Amino acid sequence: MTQTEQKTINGAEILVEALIRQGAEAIFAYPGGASMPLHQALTFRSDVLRTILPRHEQGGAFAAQGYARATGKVGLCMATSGPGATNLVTGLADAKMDSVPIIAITGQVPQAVIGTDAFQETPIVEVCRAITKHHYMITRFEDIPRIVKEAYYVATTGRPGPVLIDFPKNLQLQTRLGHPDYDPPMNLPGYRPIRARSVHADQIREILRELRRSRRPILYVGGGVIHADAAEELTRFALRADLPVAMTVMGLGAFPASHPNSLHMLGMHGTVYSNYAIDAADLILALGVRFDDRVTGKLSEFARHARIVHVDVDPSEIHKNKFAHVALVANVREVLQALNALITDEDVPDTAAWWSQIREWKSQFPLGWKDAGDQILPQYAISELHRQTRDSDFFLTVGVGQHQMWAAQFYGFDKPRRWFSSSGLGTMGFGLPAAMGVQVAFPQATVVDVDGDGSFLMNVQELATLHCEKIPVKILLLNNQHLGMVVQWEDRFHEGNRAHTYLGPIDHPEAVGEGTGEMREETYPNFVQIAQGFGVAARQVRRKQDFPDALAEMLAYPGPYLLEAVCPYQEHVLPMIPGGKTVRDIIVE
Ligand SMILES: Cc1ncc(C[n+]2csc(CCOP(=O)(O)OP(=O)(O)O)c2C)c(N)n1
Ligand SMILES: [Mg+2]
Repeated sequence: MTQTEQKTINGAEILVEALIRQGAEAIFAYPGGASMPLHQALTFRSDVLRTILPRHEQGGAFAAQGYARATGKVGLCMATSGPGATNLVTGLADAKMDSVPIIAITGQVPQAVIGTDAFQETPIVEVCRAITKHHYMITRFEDIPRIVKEAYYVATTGRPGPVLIDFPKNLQLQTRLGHPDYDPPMNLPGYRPIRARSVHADQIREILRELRRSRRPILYVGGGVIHADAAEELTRFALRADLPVAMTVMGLGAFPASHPNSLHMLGMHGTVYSNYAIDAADLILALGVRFDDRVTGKLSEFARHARIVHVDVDPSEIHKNKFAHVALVANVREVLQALNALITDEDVPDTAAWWSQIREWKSQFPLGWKDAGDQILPQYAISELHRQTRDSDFFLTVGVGQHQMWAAQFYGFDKPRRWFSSSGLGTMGFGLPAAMGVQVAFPQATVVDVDGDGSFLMNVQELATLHCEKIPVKILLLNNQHLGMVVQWEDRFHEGNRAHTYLGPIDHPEAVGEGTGEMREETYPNFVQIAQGFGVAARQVRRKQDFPDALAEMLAYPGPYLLEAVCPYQEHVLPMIPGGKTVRDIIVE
């Protein structure tokens, strides 16, 4: 292009173009004074990059996460300076904990007034320093393309995570003639996430030697396996060596739940058999996991009899909580590929006795629930959801609480990237906006947010986004009128004293635990009316006999839909290993 043909473009347009060159197709962005030039620029490229207006920046951050978790690609969100930026903070902290590659772009006040407490100024880079993988404030106009390129690289390589780009308004408005180079060299000294030939055959043989010598081996797999798209290789390896597989909340779907080798979820609310098996194992192959306290309970007691092989892409996870006898810093998919290539029949240990023990535990302690007449138990509702959706293109998100754990226990995920839960941070309000992001990535799929009444209210405003942006997310609201998970802890550890865990009016006897316990009365708030007010179809069901048809009606509905199931609050999520305790303290009944 000659000089005369070149158009003047500004910094905001350069940033938007740079995102598009990285493959961006959707951004969840809420405007304000310091980000208006960016929004103007987004309108010029709406043919390739869809801008979705969430109704709260936190919703935007979680939608970006839903998009990223479902696709493995970068999720994008944007906010203005000050309150817009601080509204993203929880979503960023959440993405850091669960290793989700999102990029958050924030408008910032003009450079000339930074540090003066200018209107809507917050030092968002400082605020987010410890909860992002990396963070930028753009300080030079010519750095814009390099910073966007680096942000994508940092977010998606090694252990994925969130990156913040803070963008002062004067640089958004600064102009130049024609496009800059969008593929400049990066400048990331010290960041070497991809080691050349990180997996050596010797290391793989060392792992296989451990396997060969073991009698009670187990695979303990987590989100790292999903993030590395290693589920297929994992399944191949588990079946080749006939190993039992226990999964973390983040790892569900890495190995098919319906396969007999699955021990399902591990940890505080995991299955008895997976926790017993980890406790009795003599070899733990820990892949893409971080020995989180919700898995280990009391660390000194966890897996006392086992040798531990730990594979993780992040060197800071190795020996962090638990010493690993064999440690390998590497991409877990490459490790599994190498294991599958090198394993021989001699490496497969004799596990006949081990398997007969595990089968005994499985038949002795199956996951289940006691039916409760015509009441809709959450466990039942989730099993029915599974029955009606298992053969479809289906994704499930959750809030945080009992409903989340029951979904983890009873849905039975057979594939990776189908189940999305705020796991490390445990953020109520995750479910609805995350579902929105998943649905934007997969418009034809069925996306259901299984939510709790407390969690749902935390981002209820996103119902407006569903309606206005025509995003057909379904919500299965398990309304127990309580902060159920906290109620459960009150019941177990505080003699059932109710301390602000009832979600109806405070003069209701149930607020102090003195109600009849019946769920036959009016529920509060009126979720059906709320949904309808936002233009979202809705229905309440109270009787089990009505549930299957009501669910089928929702799943068949073309637009967004809320199905509120009124559930009893007296149920507890079991099994349960109380925090800091051991498998010997497991509560089964
Ligand atoms: C933002 C946030 N605040 C508080 C908590 C603490 N917390 C964890 S579970 C829970 C109860 C959730 O209630 P609800 O969404 O109705 O789910 P339920 O347990 O009843 O299924 C609370 C308050 C949290 N995890 N996140
Ligand atoms: Mg609840």
